[in-house]
Amino acid sequence: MFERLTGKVADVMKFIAGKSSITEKNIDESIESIKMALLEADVNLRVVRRFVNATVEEAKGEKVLRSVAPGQQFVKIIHDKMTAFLGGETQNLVLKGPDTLSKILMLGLQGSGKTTTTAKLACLLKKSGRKPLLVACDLVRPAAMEQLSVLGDQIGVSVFKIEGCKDSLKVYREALSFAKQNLIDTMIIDTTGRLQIDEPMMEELSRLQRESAPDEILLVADAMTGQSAVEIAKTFDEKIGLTGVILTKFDSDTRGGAALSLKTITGKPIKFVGTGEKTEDLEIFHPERMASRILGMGDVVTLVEKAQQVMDQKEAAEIQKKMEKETFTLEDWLNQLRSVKKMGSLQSMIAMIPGMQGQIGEDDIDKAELKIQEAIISSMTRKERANHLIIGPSRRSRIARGSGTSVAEVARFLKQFEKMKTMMKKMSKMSKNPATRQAAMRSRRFR
Ligand SMILES: Nc1nc2c(ncn2[C@@H]2O[C@H](COP(=O)(O)OP(=O)(O)O)[C@@H](O)[C@H]2O)c(=O)[nH]1
Ligand SMILES: [Mg+2]
Repeated sequence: MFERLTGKVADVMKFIAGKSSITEKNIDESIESIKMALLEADVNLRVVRRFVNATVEEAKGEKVLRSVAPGQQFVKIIHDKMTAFLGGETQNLVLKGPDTLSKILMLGLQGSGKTTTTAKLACLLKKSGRKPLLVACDLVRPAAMEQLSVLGDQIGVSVFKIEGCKDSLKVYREALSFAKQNLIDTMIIDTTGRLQIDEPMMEELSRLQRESAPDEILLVADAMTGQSAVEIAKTFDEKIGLTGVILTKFDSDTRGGAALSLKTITGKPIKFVGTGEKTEDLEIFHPERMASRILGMGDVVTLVEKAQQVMDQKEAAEIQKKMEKETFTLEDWLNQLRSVKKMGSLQSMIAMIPGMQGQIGEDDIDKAELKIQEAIISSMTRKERANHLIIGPSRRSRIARGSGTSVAEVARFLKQFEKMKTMMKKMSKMSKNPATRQAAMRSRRFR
């Protein structure tokens, strides 16, 4: 899946990400190549146009061309847009709690992989601790019931069927009372598929849908059929209403167009992909991971992360300027505390501030203390944050009350901040001073 598309797009990405400066012409050429690759992958023309327009607009903005690492920023834009076109956030099944019975209605053309996928889904739900029941409502194909029984046996999930019955509503109703008696929490209903969409099929599915009021109505579509999978999804959605799509045969050599067009054309998310014939070959569909894969696997993800780091580094450089000029305020410190939370580690932030490397270790930092500091600063007014020197006794006791700390704690923190400012200034000067730098280089050389 996606091999050819990935190969081409990844080449473009690598070329552009490596450039230290890029021009509008670079952007145009790159997007043109990506456009061709998408069309070749059988992505819907309208979708390709939208993708191109959205990307060009953002990529040519000031922010990219003038940024520190324009190539990487550009890759990030492509990555984000590709993720959005694949559906954005991962969409999980929306089922009721295990104490209430949930129902999943499976739809799809004959041969799309509906029966196999019904069993795969049961297998997945069973692993997650649910108690599913397979309901055999495909009463047209003689072997369908038997196929579901065999699969059910394989995965150890009960199958409800009525031999010789021609009324799918009757099967459903009896399955429902069986489910209630047997503490089943999820019914997965396999239905009749035709080779093409026709009225009798839609009529039957529609009746089943009205009767069962399913929590999920999932269309099973064959990814190998490309554009027609998207058209089928559109029709099923208009006639019955869908909550999601499962694309099967993702393991085969399809060009991937269906996956990239589905969300934009139908508005329905891909929830799972089938990746083989075995009952465990069903994967949750993650748009972001899929985008990374199309853009060239891990390489690009790393680049995107680097682009993020560059942005953080710019922030760090600004902080350093403030430290030197002694305009570093409590507000700045609060921002730092918050970005520590965002980045997950204080060490990674310290490493970005010149002169700070190796000065403070993770062990020197008391995380609980940082929380107290955050609370204290949060209780200050803007004026106080900009200039802590105005904080006298009455302000101190107000801040203590507001932050749930004591006056002594506030006083101690302010003293600490004063000391920290002096130390920061010294260190940032040291890292700038050529003499100190040379001394540091020499000592490294002789080591
Ligand atoms: N390679 C591959 N084959 C699949 C996948 N899903 C289903 N199949 C095969 O597709 C064929 C039709 O599947 P079936 O479940 O009977 O389709 P139905 O007519 O929609 O119920 C079977 O041979 C399955 O083994 C998949 O994800 N990958
Ligand atoms: Mg079937």
